Amino acid sequence: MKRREVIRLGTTGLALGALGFGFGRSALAQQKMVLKAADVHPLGYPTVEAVVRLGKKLEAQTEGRLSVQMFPSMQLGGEKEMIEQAQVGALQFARISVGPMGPVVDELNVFNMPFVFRDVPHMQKVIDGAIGDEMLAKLTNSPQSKVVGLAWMDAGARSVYNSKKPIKSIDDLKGLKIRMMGNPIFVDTMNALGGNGIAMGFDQLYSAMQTGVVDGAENNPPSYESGKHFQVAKYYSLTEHLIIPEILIFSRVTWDKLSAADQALLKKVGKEAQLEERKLWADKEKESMDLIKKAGIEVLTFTPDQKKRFQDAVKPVWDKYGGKYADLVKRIQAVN
Ligand code: GTR
Repeated sequence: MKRREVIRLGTTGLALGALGFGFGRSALAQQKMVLKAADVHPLGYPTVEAVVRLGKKLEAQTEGRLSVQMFPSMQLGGEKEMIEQAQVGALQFARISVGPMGPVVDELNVFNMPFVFRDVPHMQKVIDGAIGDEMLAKLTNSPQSKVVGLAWMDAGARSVYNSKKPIKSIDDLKGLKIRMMGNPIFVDTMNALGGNGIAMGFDQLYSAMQTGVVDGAENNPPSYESGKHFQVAKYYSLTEHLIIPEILIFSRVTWDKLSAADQALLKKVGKEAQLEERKLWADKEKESMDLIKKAGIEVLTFTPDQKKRFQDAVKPVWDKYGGKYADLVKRIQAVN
């Protein structure tokens, strides 16, 4: 008797538990959710605008059940902090550079190697193709990342700027203190180029240049312009030593609470945002170049021979890190 009761209770308990779980999940799936998004850049910047548009689409396609609240302009700190917040679920979307993601998932570092891409169109083909999908999956499936890789975003090529002197050849970089993103590959790259690489968050950079803690930094034209860096570092040389894609990550903690249909919707709007941002990027890059030239910035370019000196100089960086990524690099090079 006793045993039967226990068995019955056990079964009922289980059935109720399953039912309860069912209710819980569907109730949660029906719940209104405001997804928080962060970016270091201001409203109107291509990556920010693409995520704002993604939010509007989500809202329209879920009849207001899912929406996005954007925190632009480093309101939630630098990218390292944004990654940490996404990992604990305090933030859902974070748009970050692959730069600070490399130390979390080492394979991504292949995109952080100097001159790994021939040019920006080459990088675009790689992230749009099989390698891009694989790298997003690697990020998503890596146990330590605690985030889902949703989409790539364009960020053009990064070039050096400084407050001291025009850099007309690689020799002019000698001894200049140049801020790099927090990843040893970048510090080593700048040191190999003859400068003095200093790792620092994007959020500290403007004042560091203003107070002379660093002489300059390196970035794409939209960041140089919209971050107002051109006001404190007037010499911009198109070294294009790094072409680093950016990435839209989503908190794994929140992801696991979403229904499969919502996850699929997020992936879809993420992919659409990838292509939309690209168009916004192209326009913004032109606009930024015009703005800085109008502001009197001297933009220096290099001949292929001069550029080759920069490429040759980073060989020690490839010797140090390149071996790990050799197979992937071959596949990247084979993308035409
Ligand atoms: C920008 C990029 C940011 C961040 C920043 C930096 O170009 O969009 O994600 O990486 O550079 O230099 O820290």
